[in-house]
Amino acid sequence: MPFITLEEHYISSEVRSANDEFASFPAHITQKLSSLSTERIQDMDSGNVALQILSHAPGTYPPALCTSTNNQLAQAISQNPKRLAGFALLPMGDPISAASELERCVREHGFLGALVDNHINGRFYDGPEFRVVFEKAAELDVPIYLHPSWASPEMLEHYKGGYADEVAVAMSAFGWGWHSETAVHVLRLYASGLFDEVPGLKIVLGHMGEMLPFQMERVVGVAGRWGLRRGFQEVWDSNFWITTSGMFSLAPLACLLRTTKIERVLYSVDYPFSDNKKGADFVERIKESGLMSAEDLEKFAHGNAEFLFGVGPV
Ligand code: GRE
Ligand code: ZN
Repeated sequence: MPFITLEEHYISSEVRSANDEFASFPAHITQKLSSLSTERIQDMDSGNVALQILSHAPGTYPPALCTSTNNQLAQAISQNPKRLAGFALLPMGDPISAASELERCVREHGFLGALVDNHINGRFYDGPEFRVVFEKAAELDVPIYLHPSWASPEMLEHYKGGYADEVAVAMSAFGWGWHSETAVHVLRLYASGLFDEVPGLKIVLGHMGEMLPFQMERVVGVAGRWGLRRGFQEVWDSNFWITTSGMFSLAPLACLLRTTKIERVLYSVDYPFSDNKKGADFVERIKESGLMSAEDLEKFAHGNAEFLFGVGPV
């Protein structure tokens, strides 16, 4: 069964030389992040990935660096148009530039949307200055993928206690905080009235929905008292798409499938932080578990992505 995956990262050569943060990744990860052709395509082949929709690894950069990075990605896609597609990197610190970069990437490069960091220096995107980005995405009819990102110094305080810095960083990152902070961000976007104002907005979340499916009953109840026109359940059902990126276990998948329509549940890997082969093994386990019918598995593996992005069939 061919897969389309949509939380698959790269780093551009310019970002790599301008930032030392990527030096902290193991060398083989940095190498895979930097590959936009041979190694990446080989890894895709070994995990049955027909089409990767690439996005930059976490980090928010100034407009000029986003533009050159997006141009580098567009160039790589043009070499392998059947195998690679793109999400734009947006300069979210400058929302007006972010909106126009999104438009440029979609119209000129055929990008399929954007993937954005969960915050910019601890600021979420529920403020009025960010509406322009969401309105542009809705106008272009492309999704915004909201991706966890490293805690700001203020966010990190919350995780510190008296423990070693590494403990706080780990807690604030992919062990917990990345996901809970992204879930809080979704609640704040909802509370701000974004989905009443921009009802056609498409948001993608990774990691089985960033803890929200587990909390769905409470969230729907609480959010029902916030005076918004569209309830959280309606917004979840019509504005959100969820991927399995980096989470290959059946328990959260079962929870996701109980709270979310199958048409909104999409396979993804989180390459190269997760492994395409392990992802393919997970799909085998899903098959054996009986959690999805054969028809649902096809939607999950590629059909839903084909529909959402108007690509393929792979
Ligand atoms: C991710 O995108 O999920 C990710 C990173 C960096 C380290 C680990 C990780 O971007 O899972
Ligand atoms: Zn990721």
